Order: sequence, then structure tokens, then C-alpha cells
Amino acid sequence: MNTLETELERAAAALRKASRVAVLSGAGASAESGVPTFRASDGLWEDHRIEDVATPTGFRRDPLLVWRFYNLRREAVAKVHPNAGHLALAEFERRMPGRFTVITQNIDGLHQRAGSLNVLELHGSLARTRCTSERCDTVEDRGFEPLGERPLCPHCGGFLRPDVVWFHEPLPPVVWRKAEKEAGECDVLIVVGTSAVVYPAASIIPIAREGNNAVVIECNLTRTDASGHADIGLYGPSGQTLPRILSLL
Ligand code: BV8
Repeated sequence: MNTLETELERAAAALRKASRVAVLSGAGASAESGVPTFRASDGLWEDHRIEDVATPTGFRRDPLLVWRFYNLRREAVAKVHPNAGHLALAEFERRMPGRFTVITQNIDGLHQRAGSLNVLELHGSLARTRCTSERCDTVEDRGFEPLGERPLCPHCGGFLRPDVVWFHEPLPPVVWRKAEKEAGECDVLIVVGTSAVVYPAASIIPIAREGNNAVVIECNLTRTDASGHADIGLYGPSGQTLPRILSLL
């Protein structure tokens, strides 16, 4: 097993040669900002069944419970800040303008707040609401202002939902197609803070390998379902490993 130092050097060497880089980030990328992950023992799903709070059925069954769950997350995310890992990814992009893409499963907006410009939100955003009335369907960025227990559309009075992708819902087609393209064309894919169990997001990893034979760098605390696809493994907090790679470039 290579030491972290060796792996950091290998990661830096791969990035120096890269012409296009993509990132697939998950909840672990925000963990050091204080945002709970999903599948840790004290994770977000701990108090809820996924089916009750992150599916269309759950929302139809009990919209108040679902809004309580998402309002709590909006309130929590309003108080946190990007961590050194987010900031390092934004600096990577500044050094490779137009050739660096963050594909995120996260809905906390922290990559953008850290300065990343080219961000593809596969699973939507906590900051946005969407009107459920078919004749309206308005999507609005509401920041992290409190929305009340059952928010209504200011335009048509219809019921609002969070503009996030729930389980059993398709990912936004335009975003997904862009993510597939970027993953298929990159030379290096950095997989940071994801257990790689949710699909189709996790298929970004094989798409990068099979598309352009990309070098896959996994940044995680532990080995995951993605580790078998990884050429380089940086096992430690991404708030430490990502800035370390940057310092070696
Ligand atoms: C779809 C938004 C089809 C909401 C999320 C049966 C029926 C239908 C579909 C399915 C099915 N069975 C399976 C599926 C597919 C399903 C799926 O993948 N299920 C899984 C659970 C098996 N997927 C779907 O349903 C998708 N849609 O398939 O639609 C379709 C097509 C056409 C028409 C109709 C339908 C939609 C999936 C999207 C679900 N929405 N989020 C919300 O956030 O509330 S998913 C949710 O999980 C988050 O987005 C999260 O990002 C994502 C993945 O979790 P991770 O980010 O990886 O987080 P996790 O806690 O698991 O791991 C954290 C990692 O970080 C760990 O490895 C940890 O070690 C590491 N870490 C911790 N700290 C650090 C760290 N690493 C580094 N540094 C640290 N400091």
C-alpha cells in the first residue's frame, strides 16, 4: 500500500499533465464544513427513512414532514462555510479555466460559495424551490431564507417543493448530459467524499475510465465502492488532501 505522500505526488503528477479535469463530489466534501453526510452512523438519514423524506411519494404523503427536513437543512447550510477542500477545487479551476468541471451530488451550494464557477448540480439545490403547479412550474433561487412550514408559490399560490432530485426521480437531462460529456472527456477524475452508492451519479466514475481512460483519484476517509476504479487513493480528510495536492503543483 503506497503511503499518502507517494499517492499525493502521483496525484500531482497526473494533474500537471492533465488537459481536462473533472470532479465528482459527494457529501464528504462538505463534512468538514459541518454538513452531516448521509450514510455515516450519525448521518442525515439517521432520523428519517429515505422513502419518507427524499421521494415524491414521501412528499405526497406528508409534505410538512418533508419541508421540516429540508428547512432544517437549509437553516444548517446557511450557517456553514466552504472548507479548505472546496477552496482548493476552486483554485484548481482558476489554474485551468474552461478545462475544470465540478460534478456534484451535493445540494448545499458550497462549491459555488468557494468560488467554483463550472459546477454541475446533479441532484439540484437546497437554495431553489420549484412550483408543483403544472401551469406554473417556476423555479426560483430563494437563497437560505426561512420559507415557512408549507411554502406557497408567490406567482400562482401553488405548493412549492425543494428543487432537488429525489429517489426514483430522473436527474435533470441537460445537467446529466453535460456531466456525462465532461466525465467522458477528462484525463483526470477526482472522486471526493462519496460512498459511490447512488446512481446514476456513481456511473460518472466508469464513464471517465471508459471514455478517455482517465486517471481516477479517490479522496475519501475510507475505501468505498469506487475504490476498485481508483488509480490513486488519498485516504484522509479532503479538507487536507486537496490543498496538499495543490501545494505540490
Ligand atoms: C433514478 C438529493 C430513475 C436529495 C439525492 C429502485 C427504483 C428506482 C431507482 C432505484 C432503485 N434502486 C436503485 C435506484 C437508483 C437510485 C439509487 O441509486 N439508490 C441507491 C440508494 C441504491 N437512484 C435514484 O433513484 C436516482 N434516480 O434512478 O431515476 C428514473 C429515470 C427516468 C425516469 C424516472 C426515474 C436519483 C438519485 C438522487 C437521490 N437524491 N440527493 C437530498 O440530498 O436530500 S441522493 C443523496 O445521496 C445525496 O445527493 C448524496 O450526495 C448522495 C450520495 O451520497 P454521498 O454523497 O456519497 O454521501 P454518503 O454519506 O453516502 O458518503 C459520504 C462519503 O464521504 C463517505 O464515503 C465518507 O467516507 C466520506 N467522507 C466523510 N467525511 C469526509 C469524507 N471524505 C473525505 N473527507 C471527509 N472529511
